[in-house]
Formats: sequence, structure tokens, C-alpha cells
Amino acid sequence: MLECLKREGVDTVFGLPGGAVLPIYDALYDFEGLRHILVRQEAAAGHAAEGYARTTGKVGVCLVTSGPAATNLVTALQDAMMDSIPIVAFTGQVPTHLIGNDAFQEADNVGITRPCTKHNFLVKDGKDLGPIIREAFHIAATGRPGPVHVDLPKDVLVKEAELVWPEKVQMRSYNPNYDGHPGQIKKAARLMLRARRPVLYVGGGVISADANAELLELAELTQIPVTTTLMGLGAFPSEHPLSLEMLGMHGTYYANMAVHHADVLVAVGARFDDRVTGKVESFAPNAEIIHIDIDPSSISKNIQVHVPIVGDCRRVLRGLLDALREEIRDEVPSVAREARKQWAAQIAEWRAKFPLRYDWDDELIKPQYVMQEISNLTRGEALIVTGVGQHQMWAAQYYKFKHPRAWCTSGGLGTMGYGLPTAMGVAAGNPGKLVVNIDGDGSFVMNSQELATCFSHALPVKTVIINNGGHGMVRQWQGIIYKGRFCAIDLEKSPDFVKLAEAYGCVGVRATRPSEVVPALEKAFSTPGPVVVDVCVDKWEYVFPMVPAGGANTDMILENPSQVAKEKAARSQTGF
Ligand SMILES: Cc1ncc(C[n+]2csc(CCOP(=O)(O)OP(=O)(O)O)c2C)c(N)n1
Repeated sequence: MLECLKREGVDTVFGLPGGAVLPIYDALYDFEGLRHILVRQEAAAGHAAEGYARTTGKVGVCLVTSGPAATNLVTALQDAMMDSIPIVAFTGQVPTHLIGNDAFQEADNVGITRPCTKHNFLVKDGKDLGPIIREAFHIAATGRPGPVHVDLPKDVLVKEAELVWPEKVQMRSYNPNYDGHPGQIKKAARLMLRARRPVLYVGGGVISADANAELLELAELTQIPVTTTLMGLGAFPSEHPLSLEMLGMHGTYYANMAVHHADVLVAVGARFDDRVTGKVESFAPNAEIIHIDIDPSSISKNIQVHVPIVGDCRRVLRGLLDALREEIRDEVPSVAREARKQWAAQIAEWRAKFPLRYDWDDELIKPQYVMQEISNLTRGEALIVTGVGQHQMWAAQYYKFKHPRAWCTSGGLGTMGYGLPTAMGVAAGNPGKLVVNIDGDGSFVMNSQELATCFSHALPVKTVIINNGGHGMVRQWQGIIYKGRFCAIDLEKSPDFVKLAEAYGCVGVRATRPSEVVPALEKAFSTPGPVVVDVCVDKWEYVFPMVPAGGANTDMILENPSQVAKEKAARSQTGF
């Protein structure tokens, strides 16, 4: 099995041993050429494999034992499934003759992981191991990427078997379509050139397909503004004049307004998820929609599209560029040219009217300020990972992304506890690069045990905890939607994060005033090894703009200081 991994080009495995997989760990004892990183909880092995995969472009690998270890891994599998991250997860299984016997540490692994993987395998014979591993890596990395699970019964691992290693993978039932239909591409090119109010709406698929250079060329050639999803951040430089930054629930005013008023919307590697569309009936109501995606099941799943193009984003964009150049030679209609000038002016007006903004405070640290300083100090060159909550949205809004594969966040599943273990995988796959985990105090404690892994494997993750003493995003929803009936959000009894870091052998730093933020971050970024920065922020800060769940994107709440002030007063009266 280890030889198979090596042949697949694997250099790092994230795992945690147990009875059923001990034959593998016994082989690992003196096997050369594979680095094993011992995590402290199996979900962390899965998330670390995700971080490794997302930032290196290779398949991430994790290995855990049977029963509870496999069930611990399930969250990470579903996370990778929803965000299309290629990982191969190996689990141990009880010996084949005991399967179905309620044997010790038995769980129906393939049954449990079937809906949360792209594909899964139960290996019943040692001679199948090579072909299955070959197929597993092929399926994970090709088409729409995703997690593949391989279940390994102990007797199969113990019995001698000959290594079978097929040179090529051929699967009759699995043949993703890479080249978009030329007729559809031509149709899309014509539509884009004749559009008066076009917008490019870009998702994580552009990053998975390494199509960012083609996207930049396309945007600049056509002068079409670009908005990205949470997963698409980094596919287009945030500071490019054509960038509208993120759209959706916490997207910018100008991105949401542009999409709402678009007459042609070009979706590239994005899946029209509910956090982007809001109320589907009101999403881009006047637009003809072009949808480029490798996954045919994403086409017209949530929103009816007019020009579907199934294919690899990079290849389709190249085809589209050729088609556009040919069309441009035949001259763009002048009426569109005039309308496009007005469109650019309208977008500039929206941009000026409601830029992303927050109120400065001399005493309390504003979380948005921390994001701006992380962005400034790293010059947008760090690899950024987040937890889930307000801090995740502020990071998405205020970090100035320059590169693809430099942003890992749990977009689809919204998995609290994702930050630290994913950042660990990023650090393992990118030695020498600065890895910053921007976390929430609630998210961080869901996997803070992984500081031990960071310490023992010298993985220099810099965690910045945006400490607002609670589940901030829930506080925000209860404040805005549930009329201030705050319930089960307080985490003021969290441990002292500086001492916690030190207890794990890491360095801890704290900032409680705005003037301490930059020195604390500078110390963290220049200190070798893993560091935790506890940044105590204003807990009453909310993320704006906000589209309430199920609302139309034009119903954005832009900012409501009076409501926040009212809640502050109410809370101080009740002593909450
Ligand atoms: C595993 C998991 N449990 C619960 C939730 C629901 N949830 C979403 S955001 C949030 C609060 C997050 O708090 P924190 O990590 O401190 O981030 P903040 O919003 O304060 O920045 C909760 C409980 C979730 N997303 N994931």
C-alpha cells in the first residue's frame, strides 16, 4: 500500500493509528520517502489533507483506523465534498469475515461515507489494492475534484499479495468532459460582446482548474467586471480595477447590485449556491446566463441557465478567448460600446456610494482593522485559512487577495474547527511560506488540540484569534433577526489563549488595544514556529453588508449603527 502511495507521488500522510491499520503503521516503521504527520483527532487528518490539496494542487491523503476514527473523519469528507477538494481517505476496517458482526470498532464505513464522497471502495482482496488506489487518485483529482474513500479490512492488509499496478486508469462509467461544445462557446462569445451590462461571476472551479491566467485575460480583453464567490477568492486579484470583490450574503454592495442589474451573467466554476443567490426568483432577474462548469449536474440545478458549457474551466476559457478574438475582428456593435461606458460609470457610482467600511474606535479593536493589517503586513502574499463565522467574512472582505490557492475556508459546509488543522496541512505542503489561520474563539476551541501537532511536527502556523468572547455570527443573527434575544452565545469562560498556546509549547501573544495589533502581528509573523495571537476585539461589531437568509440580494442591510447601539444599551441594562 505504501509503495502504491509513493507511485502516486504522495509525500505526506496525515493520520492516527489504531488496531485495524496497524499493519500499515508497521510497514511505515522503516519505509522511506513518506512523511507521516500524527494528528490528535481524525477530523484534523481530513482537514489537513484538504489544506495540503487546496494549496499545492496535489491530492491530499489521510489514514485513520476503523469505527470511531472513521466516523470522526466524516465531517472532513463532507467538507471536501462540498468544496470540491481532492483527497483520498483511507480507513481501517474489521477483518472481512467479521464485517456485519458488530465486531469491536466496526462501523459501516462505506455506507456512512457514500453520500459524502465522490466515490468509495471496500478492498476485498490484496491484488485489488493497486488498481483501487490508482482509481481513487484518478477520481479524486479529475473532473469536479472531491474526496474518495478507501476502506481497508485488516485481513487484506495482513495477507501477502502481489502488487498489481495498472499503467493507465480506464473507467467505462467515468469520463469527465473537458472540452466545452464549440457551438456553445461561440454563442457565449457573441452574447458577451453584445452585452450592455455584463458581469463575470467566478467560483472555486477556476482555482481548481488553474484557470486564473485565462480569466484575467478574458476580463481584460472584454473589460467585463469580475465578482468572486467565497471559494473563488484569489482567482482574480482583489485590487484589479475590474474587481467587484465578493458577492452574496456578505458580498459588496457593488457586486450584488451589478449582478442584480446585469443583462449577461457569465458564471465560471461556480454553482449558484444559496449564500450567493439569496432568493432565487430575484437573482439576476434580467440576465441571460452563461454557465461554464465541469460538473453537468451543477447546470440549471438552482438557477435556469441559457447557455450551458460543460467542460474544464481552463480549456473552455481558452476556447472562449479564441472565439472572442475572432468575433472582435468582425467588429463590436457600437450601441453596446456606448452602453458599456454607462455600465462602468454606474458601477463606479455604486462603488463610491457604499464601499466596505467600518467605524474606527480608539479604545476597542475593530476586527476589520485586524484583517487590513494582516493584509498589509503580509502584502497579500500569505496563505490564509479561516474558521467559520464573522471573522471568516471579515477576512474575505478585507484581505487583498493576489494569488489563487492561497485561501482555504470552509465555504459549503461551514465547518467550525476547520482553521487550525487545515492550516497545519497547508504548512506541511508549503514549507517556508507564511501560513496565517484567522480563527474565531468559538471555532478555534473545536480543534485547538492540534497545537500539539503543530508543535511536535514544527508546523509554523500563525493563528490569529478574533476573540469576541462568543459565537459572534450567532450573536449577529440573534441581534438582527431574533430581535436581540441573545441565547447560548457567550464564551467568556474560554481559556487564556496565551497560556493555552504556551502549554502546548507554542508562543502566545495578546492584543487588547488598537495600538497593540500591529506589534502583536509583527511578533507572530517574525517568531519561528507556531504562534497564537489572542486579539480581543469589539464584540458588538457586525458584518455588513448582510442579506438576510432567503432575502433578495437587493435587500442588503448596509450598516445600522443605531441598531447596534440600541443592542449595546439593552445588553448593558440586562447585564448580559
Ligand atoms: C461545527 C459547527 N457548529 C455550529 C455552527 C454554527 N455556527 C456558525 S458561526 C458560529 C459562531 C462562530 O463563532 P466564532 O468561531 O467565535 O466566530 P465569530 O462569528 O465570533 O467570528 C456557529 C456556532 C457551525 N458553523 N459549525
